[in-house]
Amino acid sequence: MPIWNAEYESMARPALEELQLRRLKSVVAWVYERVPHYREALDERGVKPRDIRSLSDVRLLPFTDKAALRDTYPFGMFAVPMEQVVRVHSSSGTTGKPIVVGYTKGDLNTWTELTARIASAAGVTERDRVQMAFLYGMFTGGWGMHYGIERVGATVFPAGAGNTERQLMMMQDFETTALVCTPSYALYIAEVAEEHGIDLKGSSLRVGLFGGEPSGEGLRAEIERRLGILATDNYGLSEVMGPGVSGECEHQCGLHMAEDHFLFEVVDPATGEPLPEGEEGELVITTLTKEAIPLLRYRTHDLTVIDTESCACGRTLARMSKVRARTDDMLIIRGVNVYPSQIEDALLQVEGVQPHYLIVVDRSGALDSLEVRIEVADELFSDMMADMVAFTKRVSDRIHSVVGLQAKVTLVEPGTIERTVGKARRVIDNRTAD
Ligand code: DLL
Repeated sequence: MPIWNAEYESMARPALEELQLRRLKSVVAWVYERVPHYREALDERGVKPRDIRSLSDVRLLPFTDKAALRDTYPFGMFAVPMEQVVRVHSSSGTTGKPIVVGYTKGDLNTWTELTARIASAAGVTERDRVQMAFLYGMFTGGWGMHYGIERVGATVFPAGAGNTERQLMMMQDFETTALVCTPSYALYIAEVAEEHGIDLKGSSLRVGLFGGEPSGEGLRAEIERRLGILATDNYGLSEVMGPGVSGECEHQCGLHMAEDHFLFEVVDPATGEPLPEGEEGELVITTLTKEAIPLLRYRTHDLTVIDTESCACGRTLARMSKVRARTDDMLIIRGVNVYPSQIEDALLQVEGVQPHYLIVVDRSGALDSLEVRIEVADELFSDMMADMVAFTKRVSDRIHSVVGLQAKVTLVEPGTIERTVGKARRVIDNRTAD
C-alpha cells in the first residue's frame, strides 16, 4: 500500500533524530519567549533554550499536565495572539471546565497532513467513499479526520455521530467503503444493521478507521467480523492535536507515531523517570511543530509500550502498542489493581458474551464489591435457571483468573446496556472517597 508521505514516514532514524533535535530546540525557544507558564517553569529549573543540545536533553524540561491548561483557561497557554488562531477545539472531559486548544493556519495544515497519513495507512485512497461518523463540533475527532480524508482525495460524507438508521441508509445508497468513528459506535452500527436485516458484510464497506477510546483485540475482531471489514486503530488527544498522533497501518501491529512532529517518551507513571524501550509506561509527548499551543512533555496518562523495530509496511516511524488503559482508569478493588480493559478481555474470552458491559464498583462498610453487568447473545438468553447459573459462573471464573477478584456477574437483557455514538462509559464507581 502506498505511504502518504514516504519522505517523512520512512526516514532513516539518524536523519529523523536530527530533524527532531532541530525542531525541539526551536519549540523550546518559541515557548520560552511567548508563554509565561513555560518561561517561569524553565527559569525555575535554571534551563535556557540553548541548554538543549541533544534529544535526551528533553529530560531537562518540565512536565506539563492538565492542571497547567486548566489554570490558564481558556487561552493562557497560547503562544500566538488570537489574530493568528483560526480554530479552537476543546477536550471531551466531562467535569469542570474543558481543556481548550487552538490552531494556527500552519497547525491546521500539519494536522491535515497527519490525518491524511492515518487515512492512507488504513488504505484509503481517492477511490474511497468515507462516512465520517465522529462527532463534529468541539471534539477533535470529526474535523480532524475530515480534512485529512479530503486531502487524500477520498469522497467524504460528513454524517457526524448519531441517527444510526440514516447512517445505514447512506451507507447502502452512497456505497460507503470506509467508516470513521469510535469502536463503540461501530459496534452499535453493526447491531442496528443486524436488527434491520441489513447485510453490511456483503456491502461495499471494506475498512474502518476507529479511535478516540480504547478497544482490545477481542473487540476489534468482533467489529471486523460483524462489519466484514479491516479495522485500524488510531490514537490522539486534543491537548497535543487530536487524531493524527499515531495510527495503524494494514499490518495492525502497533500505531505508527508521527515522530517528525512529536517527541515521544515513555516514563514510569509514579516517578516520571524515563523507561527503556519495550517497557510499558505512561506516554509523554512534546509537540515539535505546533505553533498556537506547543506543549513540553505533556503527561497523557495513557499507558503504552514503544517499539522502534521496522515494520513490513516500510514506515520507519516507531510504533506504540494499543492504549488499553489510562493511569487514572485504574480501579483499586479490595486492594487489587484492576483496569477495565482486563475485564473486557476476560469477558470476550467467554463464548456468548456480547461486547457490551458495565462495571459497577460499590462499597458496603469496609468491603468493596465488583459487579459486572453483561449482555448475552439472544440465542443464549435462556430461561433455564441452571444454564444461566453455569454461564455466569464461567464468566466470573474467567474474570477471577484474569484479575484475581471475585465478581458478581449479572446477566441483563440484550440491548439494555447503554449504547453510545461517541465514547463508551464502562465504569460506575459508587464508592465515596474516604
Ligand atoms: O479522542 C482524539 C481522537 C479522536 C483520537 C478521534 C483518535 C480518533 P480527546 O477527546 O482529547 O481526543 O481524548 C483523548 O482518549 O488521552 C486516550 O485516553 C483516549 N484515546 C484516544 N484515542 C485512543 C485510542 C481524542 N485509539 C484521550 N485507543 C486519550 C485508546 C484512546 N485510547
